[in-house]
Amino acid sequence: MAKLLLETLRGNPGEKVPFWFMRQAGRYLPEYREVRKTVPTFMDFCYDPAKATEVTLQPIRRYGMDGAILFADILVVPDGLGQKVWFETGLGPQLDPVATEASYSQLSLSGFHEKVGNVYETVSRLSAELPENTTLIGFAGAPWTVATYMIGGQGSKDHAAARQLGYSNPELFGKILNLLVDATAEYLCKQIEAGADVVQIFDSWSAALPETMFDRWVIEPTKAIVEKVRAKHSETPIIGFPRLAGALLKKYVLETGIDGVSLDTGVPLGWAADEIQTEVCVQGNLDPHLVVAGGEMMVSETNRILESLKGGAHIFNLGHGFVPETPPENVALLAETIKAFNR
Ligand code: 1CP
Repeated sequence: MAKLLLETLRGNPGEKVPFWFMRQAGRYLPEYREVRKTVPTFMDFCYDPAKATEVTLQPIRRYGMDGAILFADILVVPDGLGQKVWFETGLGPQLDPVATEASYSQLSLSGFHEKVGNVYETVSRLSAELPENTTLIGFAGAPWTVATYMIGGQGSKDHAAARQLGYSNPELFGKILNLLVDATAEYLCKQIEAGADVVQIFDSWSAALPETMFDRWVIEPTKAIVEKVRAKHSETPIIGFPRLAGALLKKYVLETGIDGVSLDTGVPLGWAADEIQTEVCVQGNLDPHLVVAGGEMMVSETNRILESLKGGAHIFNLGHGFVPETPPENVALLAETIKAFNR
């Protein structure tokens, strides 16, 4: 049986619009919370192939999405490079910051695949266990977004530490980005070799950068990853997600060479249909908070998105991930609404 999501990304949309949701595995599902309780730390969870496989499959069993996204985290990459990464309840991710030549020199690609190898094992188990028409999506964070955590040592609103290092020490900053390009390209290639059909590159924090820096920190590293992955796996589509890129979205699409782009909630759909969907497959872009509310407004906005993008290749998704307070029954209504639509 053909994989609808994969075919749509290749530019061959059918009558049905394929769908998956960012953070479809996660705290809004009671069965996820049950598994989460059995692992001491979040990183242990990411490196447990049996449990990571189980929570990846949970939403597929409930809702029958066309795509299953590997359960892991974007911070697996700095961990694999030797940076100390841990998650603290209430605080989110914590890292020993890399902000000097001395701390940078501690990082290395040499033990990377051994350190993160269990993630590849999760991908290969998923590839064996998923229904045959479900597309398996691998992923990584984009270098800029991952660098904001590596340099700042935690999540932040304005990514001050990364921006300031990028301006004050462009040489060191460039080395960090280059290392991330190499590690991320290899990481995605290994996921593809283990069975991922598609890969997505999350640039969650690409908002509000000056145009010059958007070129240098977002577009160039992403383009380099796309080229490296393509050189080995030309058949595997790549989705980019430059969240909140605004007016720079089209430049990102044209210059990175990605096959599909995930649209954040703020992207106007008429513009996306005319300017973006003519170039690549689009994915998106329901407001995740509308799924907390549910009801008629969620259904009508879902249908508006489906109608607006039916002229070309479209994968239905959210504009960002589900929030933990999302009622699972609203997700069921959302899935039914998408399944009922014909292009
Ligand atoms: O169980 C828990 O409480 C942990 C919550 C959680 C989950 C479910 C985190 C912590 N990561 C994940 C899994 C995850 N992360 C997935 C796979 C599951 C799925 O999507 O179904 C993916 C693709 C990610 C990617 C990720 N991690 C991103 C990019 C996408 C996005 O949401 O913008 C980012 C920025 C992270 C970092 C991260 N991971 C977790 C937290 C709390 C954070 C920090 C977010 C912040 O700084 O605000």
